[in-house]
Amino acid sequence: AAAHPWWRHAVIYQIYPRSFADGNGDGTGDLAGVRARLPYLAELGVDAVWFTPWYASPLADGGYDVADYRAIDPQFGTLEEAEALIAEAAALGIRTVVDVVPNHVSSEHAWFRAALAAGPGSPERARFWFHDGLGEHGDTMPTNWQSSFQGTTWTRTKNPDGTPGQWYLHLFTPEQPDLNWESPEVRQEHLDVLRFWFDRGAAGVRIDSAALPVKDRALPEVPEMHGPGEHPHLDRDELHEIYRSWRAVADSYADPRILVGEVWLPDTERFAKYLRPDEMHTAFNFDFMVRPWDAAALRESITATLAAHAPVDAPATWVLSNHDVTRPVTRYGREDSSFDFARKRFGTPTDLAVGTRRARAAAMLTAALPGALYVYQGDELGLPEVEDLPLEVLQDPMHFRSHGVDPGRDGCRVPLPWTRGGASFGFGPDAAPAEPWLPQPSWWGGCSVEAQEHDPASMLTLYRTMLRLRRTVPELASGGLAWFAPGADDVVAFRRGAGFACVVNLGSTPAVLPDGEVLLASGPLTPDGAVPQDTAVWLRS
Ligand code: ISL
Repeated sequence: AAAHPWWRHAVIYQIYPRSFADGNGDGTGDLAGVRARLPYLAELGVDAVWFTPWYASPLADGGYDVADYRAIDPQFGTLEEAEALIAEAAALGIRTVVDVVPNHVSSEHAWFRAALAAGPGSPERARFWFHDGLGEHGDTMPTNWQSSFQGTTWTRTKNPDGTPGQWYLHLFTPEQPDLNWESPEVRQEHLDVLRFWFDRGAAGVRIDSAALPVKDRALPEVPEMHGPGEHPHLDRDELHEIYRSWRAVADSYADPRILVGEVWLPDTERFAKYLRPDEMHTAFNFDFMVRPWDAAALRESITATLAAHAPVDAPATWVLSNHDVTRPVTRYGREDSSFDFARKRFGTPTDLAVGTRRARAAAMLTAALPGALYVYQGDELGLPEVEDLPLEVLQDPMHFRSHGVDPGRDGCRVPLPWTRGGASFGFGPDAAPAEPWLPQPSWWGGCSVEAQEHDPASMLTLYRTMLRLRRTVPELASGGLAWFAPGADDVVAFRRGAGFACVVNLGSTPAVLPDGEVLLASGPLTPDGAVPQDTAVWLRS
């Protein structure tokens, strides 16, 4: 078992607590809601759950603005409930991964309030990036770095007497001031936070925006061309010693805890540097997610991903979506199915029947690949992106900071449907006093767990069957992959070991299957047993 620890082949289910299940009926998902649904997760067949931040937070960025890591946000519950949840999940064989956001904290965090109060030059300000402005009146911001959330990255503070003061850096919203990782206190605090959650049974952490926390203290402008590690705030070499110190903490537990990095980097060699044996265990592979539904593109992505991971002996990860991106059923249903980073294709013609077929095939394809699989809540129900949320209900700062150009990420965060009917389709109790924090579409009940669980053709049944098989087919648990050519460029086909094959047809000509027993198909085969377009098959052969 030590040679093949659980996380190398895990299925990790992502819970966005605000939208999963609302136990107390206040319209916001909570830990009570999750606890009541743990049997659902066990039946789905996941090895772990990853919670996006559940800590005390003003929720200016859905919780990625943490005010206190040692407290659960009261909207979600209490620390005692979190501990109970972790223990109850463990009793069902489900591990818990929590989120850590090293790049920034909330502007309501005690440290930032203290920094504002303490003034320029204080040790309190040394935990952040406070800087005088440029120009005679200090009214020009120190750099013109662009925010990942559009707009500028500096906000000017006011002095206690009301006059304009220093500026502070925030790569995201002004409510998310960046921490200064040159501060020993910042480093120590994060080690303590890791221990705090590991001591409470967390099996690991997902590290938010993991390539961003270290900055070049000279604050140079971002050069148009830059070599590896030369960007002033992305992928700087000093990050590695930080994550090594985290790994030492993770490894100090008898049942070692894992580090999962959110490392968005185009350069696969630089990406792999985070995955050394003394650093992160795994990192999200977004390369597959950003590819269009095209056989050559997907084959190339799989090959490149496996090649990048092999030298560092880290498992690959497969991610079709998360709380930041357009739901796969919608994305794959568009004529141009390539990744839509700024959601420019929102509201464009979408064939959800095609998108659903492809999302089913993509789920089976990724679940058959070597490595760990991430499933974002609701993808197992085939939920589409909700693209017509009324403007006045939108909450995502990405929408506001783009001046409404980007519709934002709320469309993949709509509260889940559990039942066909009822006040909130079972998201909250029927007699709940409050509406869900984002409105659910009228047709949401048709996508509910209740509507799908006894339907052999549903997405939920596909996921349940697929994840059960994934646990029982021994070839899927370890080893690499061997491509085979089924005679058509539009077919993605590979074997795992001698006895298992996966065939996915993206082309319009039906693909002939090799001999063998069909274990699972994402849709009906042709009358003579060939694989139609946008269909995946798992075979014992
Ligand atoms: O959301 C994105 C694209 O739609 C990304 O650019 C995202 O900002 C980036 O992947 C970092 O995301 C993470 O940190 C953000 C938070 O808003 C995201 O939800 C989180 O996943 C800031 O903490």
